[in-house]
Amino acid sequence: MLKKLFSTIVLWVSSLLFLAMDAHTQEQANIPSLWETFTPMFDIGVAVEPHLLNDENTPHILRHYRSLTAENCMKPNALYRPDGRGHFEPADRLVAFAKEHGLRLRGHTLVWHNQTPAGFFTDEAGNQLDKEALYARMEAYMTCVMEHFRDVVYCWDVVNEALADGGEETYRVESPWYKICGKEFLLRAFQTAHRIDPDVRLYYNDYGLLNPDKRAKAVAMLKELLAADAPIFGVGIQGHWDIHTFSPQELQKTIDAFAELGLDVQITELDMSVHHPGNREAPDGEKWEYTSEIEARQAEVYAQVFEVLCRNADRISSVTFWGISDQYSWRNYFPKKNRPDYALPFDRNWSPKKGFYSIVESFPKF
Ligand code: 9MR
Repeated sequence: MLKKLFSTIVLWVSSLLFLAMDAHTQEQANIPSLWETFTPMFDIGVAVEPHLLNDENTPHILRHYRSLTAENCMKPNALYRPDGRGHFEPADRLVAFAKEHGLRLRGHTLVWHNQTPAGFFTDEAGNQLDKEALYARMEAYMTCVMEHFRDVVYCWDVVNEALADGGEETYRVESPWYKICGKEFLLRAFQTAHRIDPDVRLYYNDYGLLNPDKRAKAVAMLKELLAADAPIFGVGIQGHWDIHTFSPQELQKTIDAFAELGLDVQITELDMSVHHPGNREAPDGEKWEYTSEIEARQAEVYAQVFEVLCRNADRISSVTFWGISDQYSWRNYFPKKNRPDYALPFDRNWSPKKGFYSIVESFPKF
């Protein structure tokens, strides 16, 4: 008798679980596809890590994104080896996935002060390289990496985050690149990349570009580079924004400023934090809970973003989200560890959030 009761309960529970799972799968299958929604306006892409390309995530990735960026595995600290041969195993899993499914691949990133091993800037004895030696290393590194990915990567973030955030300085003066070479490393990086692969599209990529001061620095820097004939194709506006300070007017001004220079624009690292920017503590009484009000506010802000992007579609070639779902977003551990964030259109269970719907609905509205 007890046995029978037990097996009936098991049957009931598993049927309920099955129905719940089925509803979830159905929900996934019935929602619009992000990339289909925005084709042919611009590519929709996503940042991934190779280990996330598993059976659970793959159908969602393929349904919503047509372009990939390596979140970490194509940065100098992943690829650079002092013997000059490069460490390509994890990145090649991404490459194989992109090739198998016909996805585009953005190269991220070649010249950066961050995530570049200290040994990149020193000789075998640990002495800092001089300018010419560093340029030789830059050339050797770029040749190794760009040749390796030549048949699959269609664009490179050649220089990442060279601009200073605040203050009078245009450039990030504490960068080893700047310390050793001065600002001329930028021109040199674009020239070198273009010589190695004249067909690949070359971008400058940075965050904070909606800030009027940083935008002005970017415009001044780009004008100088273009005046020196730098083979620069476009600018990556990273797009690490938040629901408290995002301004559609500033986004419009930034797109205008770069497009007026004749440059292509891409949004390369889009996410929309629900927290206040920087390291600021929460105001008294503020909770970290993701309430439905916050979710609704985030949806409004995502709609503002995509309304601007759609209106400027002829100047924007690609929009990449920085992470496949809230489960895997860097925002969960930066700038504060152990403070969950909810910055992406999909929740931790791959369910579409209000922001997802406001993004896909922004198109007919604009
Ligand atoms: O998302 C990346 C995170 O996993 C790394 O820990 C972090 C380390 O610098 O880099 C993150 O990606 C950054 C990107 O490469 C450049 N723009 C800012 C991104 C977020 O920090």
